Amino acid sequence: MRTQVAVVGAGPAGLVLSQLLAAHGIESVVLEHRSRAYVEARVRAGVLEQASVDLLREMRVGQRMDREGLVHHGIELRFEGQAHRVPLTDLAGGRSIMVYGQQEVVKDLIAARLAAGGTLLFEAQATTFLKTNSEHPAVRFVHNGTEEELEADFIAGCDGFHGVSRGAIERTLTVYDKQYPYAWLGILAAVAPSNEELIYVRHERGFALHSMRSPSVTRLYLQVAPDENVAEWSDDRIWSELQARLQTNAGFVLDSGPVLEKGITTMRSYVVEPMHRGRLFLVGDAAHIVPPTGAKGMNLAIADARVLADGLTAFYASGSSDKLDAYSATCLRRVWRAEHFSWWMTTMLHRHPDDPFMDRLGISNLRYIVSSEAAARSLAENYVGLASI
Ligand code: RFL
Ligand code: PHB
Repeated sequence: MRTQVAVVGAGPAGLVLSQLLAAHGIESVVLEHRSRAYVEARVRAGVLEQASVDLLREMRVGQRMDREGLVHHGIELRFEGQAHRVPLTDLAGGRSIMVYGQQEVVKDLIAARLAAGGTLLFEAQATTFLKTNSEHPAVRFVHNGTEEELEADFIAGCDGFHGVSRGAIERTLTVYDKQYPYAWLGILAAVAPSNEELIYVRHERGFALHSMRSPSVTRLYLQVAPDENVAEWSDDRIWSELQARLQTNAGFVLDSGPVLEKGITTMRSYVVEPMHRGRLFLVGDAAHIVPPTGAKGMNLAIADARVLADGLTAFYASGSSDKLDAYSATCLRRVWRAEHFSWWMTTMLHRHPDDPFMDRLGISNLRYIVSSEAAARSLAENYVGLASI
């Protein structure tokens, strides 16, 4: 098999890349390890930055998002028993965020790729990368029990943090890695959200987050230990812990309902530099991970895909590789800003049982944000996404 760009992974990064390339007449083949049903049902991120929303609209895959997504103009911060609203849109030049599940974005992109006649192979697992430093790199993959080879001009490793593409060039990369002494227990529940906006809570019992997916589905998270056993968390225990952490002095009642899904997410900050070697480019989580507190992971994946699509479009149009040569440096400017913001939000909002100094800094930072417009604006413009960095 031969194509212009071999795309490994059908997450937001791979699908956005493939769709943008198609818009410029560049052919790609997407190899996805999992089934279509699996990737369309995988519950993950929920918040799109303004720039991601604008790009999906430009790509003409935003119709359902505009119908079903929830535009938010603020978030709530709760600490010391008080609720404080951060008016994102007022503070960040009119920009806002869209609450729309990652799996919905993925569904819309898959439908668009298939409708345009794109080639997406599900249950096709990439195993080996060949000649990545040459002009004819190739990916070996297993599909329907048979080993096959896809030759291309370029390979985009969009296979997430646990994929294989980063490993193929790891020796040549510098790794920045930070782990956190906590994890999130997340649930999806069939109940209307108890608040119109997202609520980030810093509580003595630990962090909590109230988010949502639709007017009838709530998404909630609790800070837990990294080795927490999810089996020890009955639905009742989860709801009463959420109520305890979300409570305010004025009284707040969290509505509960059937738990549809339950899972633990570990927290990590991780970056590799540079984000490519030869003609193998790493895109999204394959190159970097942020803890979910800043809601940046999916947005970074989409931003990387856009930069790579621009570089490949320029290459095929004029033969110039200037933009491709700048791919890593261009992406890393945004990546490191998001790394800092996510680390800052995470450490500010979580409890550090073994580090009381960090706890004091977190509370101080929260008090600063709700008493200084400059501090609140800094949070707001990072949260909705900086237009240029
Ligand atoms: P993905 O989505 O992991 O997609 C990678 C795809 O590659 C496939 N794959 C392979 N395919 C072929 N051959 C192989 N050998 C392969 N190995 C893997 C996988 O099956 C998969 O389909 O990576 P991508 O596209 O870079 O997208 C990144 C985002 O998924 C991720 O950053 C976000 O989900 C992170 N994240 C959040 N990001 C946000 O922007 N806003 C949020 O609100 C937000 N909340 C979250 C999150 C992540 C979470 N979890 C579960 C990690 C909340 C949670 C709980
Ligand atoms: C989510 O809705 O899953 C979500 C929202 C905000 C975050 C992280 C996750 O910071």
